[in-house]
Parts: sequence; structure tokens; C-alpha cells
Amino acid sequence: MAALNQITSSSRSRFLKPLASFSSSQSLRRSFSSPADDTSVITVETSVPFTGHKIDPPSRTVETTPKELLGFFRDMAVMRRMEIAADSLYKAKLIRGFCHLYDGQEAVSVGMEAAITKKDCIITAYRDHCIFLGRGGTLLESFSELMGRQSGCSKGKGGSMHFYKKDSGFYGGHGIVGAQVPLGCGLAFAQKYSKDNTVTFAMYGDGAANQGQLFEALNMAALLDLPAILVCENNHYGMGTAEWRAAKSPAYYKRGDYVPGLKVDGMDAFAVKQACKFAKEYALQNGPIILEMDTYRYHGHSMSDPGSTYRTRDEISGVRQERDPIERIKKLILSHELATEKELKDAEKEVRKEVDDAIAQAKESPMPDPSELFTNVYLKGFGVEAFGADRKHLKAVLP
Ligand SMILES: Cc1ncc(C[n+]2csc(CCOP(=O)(O)OP(=O)(O)O)c2C)c(N)n1
Ligand SMILES: [Mg+2]
Repeated sequence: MAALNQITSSSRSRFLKPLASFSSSQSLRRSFSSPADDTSVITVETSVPFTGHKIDPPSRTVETTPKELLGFFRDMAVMRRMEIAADSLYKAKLIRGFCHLYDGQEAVSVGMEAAITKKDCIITAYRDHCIFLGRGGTLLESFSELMGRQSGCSKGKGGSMHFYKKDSGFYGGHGIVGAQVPLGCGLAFAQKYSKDNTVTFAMYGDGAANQGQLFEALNMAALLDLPAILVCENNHYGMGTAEWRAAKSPAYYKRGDYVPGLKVDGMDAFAVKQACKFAKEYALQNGPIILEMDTYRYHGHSMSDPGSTYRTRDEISGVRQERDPIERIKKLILSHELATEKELKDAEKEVRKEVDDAIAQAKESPMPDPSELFTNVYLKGFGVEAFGADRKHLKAVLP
């Protein structure tokens, strides 16, 4: 029962380490009486059955371990706290520009990572902070990027919407609604071409699901049997527009027509894990598949949206009470007696401290040098030239 205490006490500089390395580290092994304990098999049922479109859905029974359960709790607690802290930093004007928070949707990232490897690729839209953490990014890189500092994952030049981590298969971080889906299919094309047995998860929202480019990309992916998994994170709103006002059919898992799909409880990390494992196997053999993750965002669309004009407070608090992804995992931990309530509370306190420490460290990092303004924009030596309006007068050769 001392599991969580020991997890927390061993995590002094957690903000410098990626999530995955934390949850699989020696600290957990020390928490149990024998090394076999933290990997002993626990069987859980998903909250609701999967619903399939043109495919038989996987089983609701999912295998896990104490180590995974505690890791899920911890990783989601870090994500939640990071987003809440980002909200405060924004209000204090330390984060500027666009900022879209992910709290409520954490189970999608955590469940997906549990089913795949860092050789698989992920690409997403602008709600990208927690996806980056899930891929192994650190709190320090995240807060630095949010505050436009040099130690950010995009050297402080991308900001909230442009987090990247290519060394573990994270390709951003995109602000144009839906545009990441064709790019994701391109990644899947490269994976098929190089025969490396990996897949791409291209994530998009329910609003983006109505975009034409998504269907064009899906058509090509299906023609070429690309290992592309289209993940529709259905949080039920595109900005302030409810799904039913924007979509004639909000059954997004069916919207691929000839491409099979699966509807998944995106608030249940184990359902997400099961669905992503299933989808990866399917996509490697057969080509694209759609996963609709039924999820919810607690914050408004972005920082300029209080999030309460187009939905009721009761709706938000109802989801928190009934479906919260962290509470679900907490209940499982308690029912399997892997930790006590107090240990979980202590772990949350420790997470808070790690987040605060990371923010303090990020504030120490300088802003990018002005000379960085034109770096990483054009590839050097490609002869990019800027002409005047008449297209004749050469104005500048860009670096
Ligand atoms: C092509 C394009 N059109 C419009 C916008 C403005 N816009 C930004 S986010 C958004 C809503 C997208 O909602 P959804 O796909 O459900 O994603 P969520 O924000 O819910 O995660 C819109 C319309 C944009 N960024 N790009
Ligand atoms: Mg949405």
C-alpha cells in the first residue's frame, strides 16, 4: 500500500524526464513486495461496449497491471495539472497568443500511448500539449514553449499550437483545422513504403470531421491500403458549435463510409488502449480505420472562450462526476488496493510541485535571440527569393 508514496518520493526532477520513463521506472518496482507484483495481470472491463462500423469490435475485457494502472493515474494527473497551470499563466499574460487546453481528454493520449511505440507516428491539431507529454516530452519543454522561451520544444518559436517531437514520432501541433490529416496519411505512406511495420495516428476534432480534405486523404489512404488510423476526438463541440449543428451525421466512426470504424469511450483509458491496439493490428494488415473517441473538454475552446455560453454548467459538472478519466482510474486503484486515498492525494501534491518547479525553471530560460527570426523557416540553400508585386524585381534572397 506504500506504492504511491514511493512513486512520489523518487521523482525529484520528474519535470526533466518524459512521462513514460517515469511510469516504467525503478520507483514502481520498489513499491511492491516482489518484482512480479507490479506486472501481475489485472483484468478490467471497458465502461461500455465498442460499436463497430463494417468491422467486428474487440472485446471489452482488457488486461492491465498495477504498474500500468499507477502509471495511467500519474501521467493523467501531470497532464491535468499542466493544463490548469497553463490557464493561470495565460491569465497572468506569461503565455500569449492562442492556447487550447486538453483537460478532460487525457485518457485519449494515455490509452493510445499504452498501445503503440514511439516508432508509430502521431500528428494532431492545436490541442497538443498533452499529446507531446505522452510522446515523452517534458514539462520544462512544454512550459518553455508556451512562454516562448529558448528551452521550449520548438525553441520558443512555435508556441502552444506547434509542439513537435520528431525523435519520438510526434509531428505536431497544427493550427489549420483538418490539415494534419492529409499530412498524417503522408506519414503513413512513408511507413508503408519503408516497410517498417508502424502506423500513424492522425488526430482531429468533431469540427474538423466535416472538412473535405479529410475525405480526400482517406480515399487515397484506402486506395493505397496505408497504415493510417484516423482518430476523431469527439469532444462534442467545434468552438461554440455543438456537433449536431455542424454535422448531418455526428456518428463520426461511420463517416468513412467504405472505411471501417469503431466508437470508443474516450474517457476510459483502457477502452482507448484496447481500441488503439486493435486499430494498429488492423491497419497494418488492411489499411485505414477510423476511431471515434467520445470525450469532453472541461475548458472552453481556447482562452478567449469561457466555455459556458453554449453549454450548461450542469453538463460540465455532470461529465466530471460521471465520466472523469482520472477518477475512473483512481477507483480501479482503490478497488484493487494498490494505494490508499491518502497516497493518491500525496501523489497529486507531488505532481503540483513538479509542475511548479518546471514553470520556475522555464521562466529562467531566455527568449529566442532576434537572429532566430528567420531560422527554421526556409531550408538553407534552396534559393528562396522574394519578388516585388510585379514578380520581376528581386527584393531579397531569404536565408
Ligand atoms: C481551416 C480552418 N478553419 C477554421 C479555423 C478556426 N477554428 C479553429 S479551431 C476550430 C474548431 C475545430 O473544432 P474541432 O475540430 O471539434 O476541434 P476541438 O477544438 O474541439 O478540439 C475552428 C473552426 C481554422 N483554424 N482553420
Ligand atoms: Mg471538438
